[in-house]
Amino acid sequence: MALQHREVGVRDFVLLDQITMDKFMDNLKIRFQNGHIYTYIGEVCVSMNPYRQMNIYGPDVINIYKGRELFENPPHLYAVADAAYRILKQRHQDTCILISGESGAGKTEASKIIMKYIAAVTNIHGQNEIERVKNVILQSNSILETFGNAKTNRNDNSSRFGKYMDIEFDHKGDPVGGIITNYLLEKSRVVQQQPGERNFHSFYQLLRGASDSELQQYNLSKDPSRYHYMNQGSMDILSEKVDYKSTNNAFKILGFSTEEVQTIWQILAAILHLGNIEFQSIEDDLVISNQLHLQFASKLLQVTENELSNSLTTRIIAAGGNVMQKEHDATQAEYGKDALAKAIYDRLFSWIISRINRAILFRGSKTQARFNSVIGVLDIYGFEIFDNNSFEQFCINYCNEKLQQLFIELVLKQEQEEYQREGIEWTNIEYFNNEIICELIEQPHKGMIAIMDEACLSVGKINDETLLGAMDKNLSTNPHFSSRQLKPMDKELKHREDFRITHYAGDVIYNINGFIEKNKDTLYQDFKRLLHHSKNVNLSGMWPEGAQDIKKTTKRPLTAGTLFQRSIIDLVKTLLKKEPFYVRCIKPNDIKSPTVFDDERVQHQVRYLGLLENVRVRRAGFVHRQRYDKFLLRYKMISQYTWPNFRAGTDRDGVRVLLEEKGFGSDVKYGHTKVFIRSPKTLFALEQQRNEMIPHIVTLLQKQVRGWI
Ligand code: AD9
Ligand code: MG
Repeated sequence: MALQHREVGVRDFVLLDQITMDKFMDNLKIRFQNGHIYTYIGEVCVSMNPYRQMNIYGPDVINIYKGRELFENPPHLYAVADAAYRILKQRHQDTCILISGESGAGKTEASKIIMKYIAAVTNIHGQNEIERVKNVILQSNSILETFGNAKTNRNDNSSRFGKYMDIEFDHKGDPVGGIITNYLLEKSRVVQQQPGERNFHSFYQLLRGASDSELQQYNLSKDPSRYHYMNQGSMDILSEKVDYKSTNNAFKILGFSTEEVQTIWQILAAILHLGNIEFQSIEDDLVISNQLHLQFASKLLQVTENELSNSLTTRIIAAGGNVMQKEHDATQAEYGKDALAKAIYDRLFSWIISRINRAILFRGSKTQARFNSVIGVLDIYGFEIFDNNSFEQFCINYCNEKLQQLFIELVLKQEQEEYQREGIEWTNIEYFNNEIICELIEQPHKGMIAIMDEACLSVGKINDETLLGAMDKNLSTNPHFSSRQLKPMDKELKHREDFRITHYAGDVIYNINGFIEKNKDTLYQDFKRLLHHSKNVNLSGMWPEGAQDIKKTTKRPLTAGTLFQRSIIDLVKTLLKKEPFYVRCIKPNDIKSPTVFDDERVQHQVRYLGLLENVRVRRAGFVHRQRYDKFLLRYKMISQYTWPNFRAGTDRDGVRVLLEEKGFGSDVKYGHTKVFIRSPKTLFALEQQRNEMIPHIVTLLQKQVRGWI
């Protein structure tokens, strides 16, 4: 087992003799080369993607980490999971584990390892219901990966949605429920893939895994090259970790009915047929040239061929109480068809998640079940730079900016501010604060999202190019934004439609084409009505708004950008209420090699993740701080001077007396309201002495109650 090898390098970067980039990199490299993929910065776990199966996750290793402090064993995700779990169990406090890093750095794998650990150490009494909840939580991962992950040029199993999962525990510390929140699925992938990339795994599983008779029932061929929605990028057959059979098995474990599962695959088949429908304008008429696919798609969606054909070629316009039918031209019909395919998949994905949530049954922490607490696990798409970056990358990278901001707020800024507030001697450590980039994107009225919304709401003729013009006008003074218009000599900005955002993690050149459409994200009402009236009750249930009266004017829905921004702001609010733990994932190279340590690429990530600053703050800092009254309450029994009560002065005096008596005086500092402990060993020793005293105190109290003393 790898853990028994002699450990190389330092296990916590805080222990380096000098905090320089070179020393940091040397340590990371030597550890990676020797199979130590985890290293701490205090409680933050830096995780290198090993790109090979490591023998460090078995039950024997789980036992080593169970109930242990971070510093007792070699660094591991299990230790972080255990720390988060212990806080929850001991203090009944909500915690969260935030996993960040760029695409392919190992976030999703890390989140699964953490969940596996939590499942392994809980429910020691083997209660059926808890076992069921654990199973649902673990199985939900494979379903979400099937429908939400795809091969990109960065990662063969890239998450194309963000995922935050709260796992709910009862007062004994057993998982009793959970809830998954998903963030912006990259639905454009359903209809279009870049060279070398694939559609969502689900489509390949269906073609490769379904039996001949099933495929016949769906009128599908095994060959992906026959489907427009699958043949634009790569058609590689990957060595899929999850196949059709295991996905169906997972559905069963999660309690999906046979009809529900059937509907899911049927919808996927319908999408593939939709993709093969073509339109032609013959004179003034719009004609569907591939009738067979229309027929198959309508059968699978359980609508009539006529209804589907009508909603693809015309739209109903309601004005002043009158209803008119207007025929599309070929471009509009093509656009509508793709929008329909994307929307169907997106709804299906959200519906699957809501079904999973129903199976896990979140009871609502601190509301109905008052003593329940949660551990939140965040695995969201990593920072992305592609050859072509569009609205999706813009949203994904904005989300990463917000999470970096949270990290800065919690780990760097608040920590330093607290020392100052408490009057603890401190020299400030410089770090790059990405607040300015967040503002560039989200500032009300002036930020990029607001400018996009204005363009989408405007009735006049505004297109992507004029939108970029509006950005140029409003954002020209922000050093993190540039465009061809603002910097005509800049060679990287090759096209008129290009603009650059200097993100905390590097420069990304975006192409404005498609931003307005993707932000508006319109789907003709006709499609909503069509699907609502499907004979398939599950499908129909995914489209409740289709029931609305045609004549009733609908409020303009919020744009995709604004909805995304709101969901991310909500997420940040949720996370701020919890005690956070961080996993910072690093990708060793771009060629998925287990042996190559690409110095330049790794250094770049270390730099933008702010890891060096993190070490500096940490090294100068303290592992634990506690208000004097709370500290005394917890440890007063270990000192003769403070037990049962300290009466010779303030709480602060009491804490000082206790710590001096126990010989920890030199490892602590006394702030205005809190005591600060530098080393984890001191904290550990205090906890140990407390644990030793508790049985005596319990006996003492029992005797008192019985009137013996
Ligand atoms: V993205 O933002 O969703 O595109 P992630 O989630 O950061 O990305 P992921 O966890 O999917 O990356 O890891 C990419 C690949 O690296 C996996 O498919 C594995 O092949 C490999 N990997 C990552 N972590 C481990 C590990 N601990 N052990 C073995 C790993 N392989
Ligand atoms: Mg992922």
